[in-house]
Amino acid sequence: MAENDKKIVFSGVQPSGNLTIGNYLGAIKNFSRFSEDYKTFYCVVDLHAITVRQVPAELRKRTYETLALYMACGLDPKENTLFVQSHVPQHAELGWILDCYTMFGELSRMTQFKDKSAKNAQNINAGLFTYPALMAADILLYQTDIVPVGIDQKQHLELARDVAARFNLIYSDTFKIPEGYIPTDTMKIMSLQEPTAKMSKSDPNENAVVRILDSKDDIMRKFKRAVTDSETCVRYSEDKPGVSNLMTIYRAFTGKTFDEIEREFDGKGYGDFKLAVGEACADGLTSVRDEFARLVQDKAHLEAVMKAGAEDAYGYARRTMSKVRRKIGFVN
Ligand code: AQP
Repeated sequence: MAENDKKIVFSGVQPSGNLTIGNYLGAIKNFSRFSEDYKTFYCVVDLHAITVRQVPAELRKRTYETLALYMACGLDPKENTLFVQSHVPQHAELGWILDCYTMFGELSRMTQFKDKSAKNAQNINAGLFTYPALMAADILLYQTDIVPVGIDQKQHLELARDVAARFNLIYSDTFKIPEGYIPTDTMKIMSLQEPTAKMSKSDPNENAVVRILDSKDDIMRKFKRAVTDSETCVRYSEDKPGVSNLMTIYRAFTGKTFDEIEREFDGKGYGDFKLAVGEACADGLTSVRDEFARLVQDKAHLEAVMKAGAEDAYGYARRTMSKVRRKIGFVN
């Protein structure tokens, strides 16, 4: 299919910590399925990351690492546009413009804002509040058709659709209205220590979070300590959030169904089950870890990838921005 006829896919990950199996199963693992038939933009969203205070040297290091992880997870830079958000200035420009078309009441209803303000009570900044308008800009700049994200981002995606429709209604068709692609099999990976809360890369409790680059020993130890319940049977149920989360992870790495998993561990205790989940997870991530170790050493290559990606993204972003500027009434 000619490049121009392809539908467009956009998604991003914040370099706000070492990525978790939640980021992997909920988002990145699904990115490569679009590479062949779609024009894909995968971004390291560093502008979003500074809504929470970051140590500059670590932010820089994680930006390289997140790009290397994209590639280690199977995203070939020849087939996918891989770039860093702050390298394409139209993200910030459209972000500001969309701030002016996003309502205070809409932003106030965002659960991520409520969660993150509770976690960062010392730094409830305006960027944290307007984060979804910047995310809308990220998506709409590329006239995106499909946005692969975890279910935790569904509310933000719906807001992006609303803002796009509002802008189109005021100024005539300007933005494509994007659709989400939310995996139904993994949905939301939960914390290993508090299984009713999402697994988040910035969680300070290391035992709660399995990172893509954790060693096998660390992964096994974290799963052994995972919170379950006072029963002993491996069964998927809403009232068993710890066990159900482990079953979701096991299913994602083995391809087995919940029924098969229940049968496999019938009559066995949680100890055996946790070991099996740890093994499956660690083994499933081995090739990503090995590939990452190779890629991350070649900084010059990563810089070449981000430069080429930004140049490509810039061309698309510039086209949308010139349309937006004209419609709004800015002098060119
Ligand atoms: N636990 C999760 N289960 C499924 N999907 C998840 N995602 C994140 N956590 C889970 C998906 O990963 C993509 C990138 O997320 P992000 O980095 O943009 O921000 P986030 O959703 O805020 O992720 P974290 O890990 O919770 O980051 P911090 O701790 O910095 O806030 C998204 O598609 C997301 O749905």
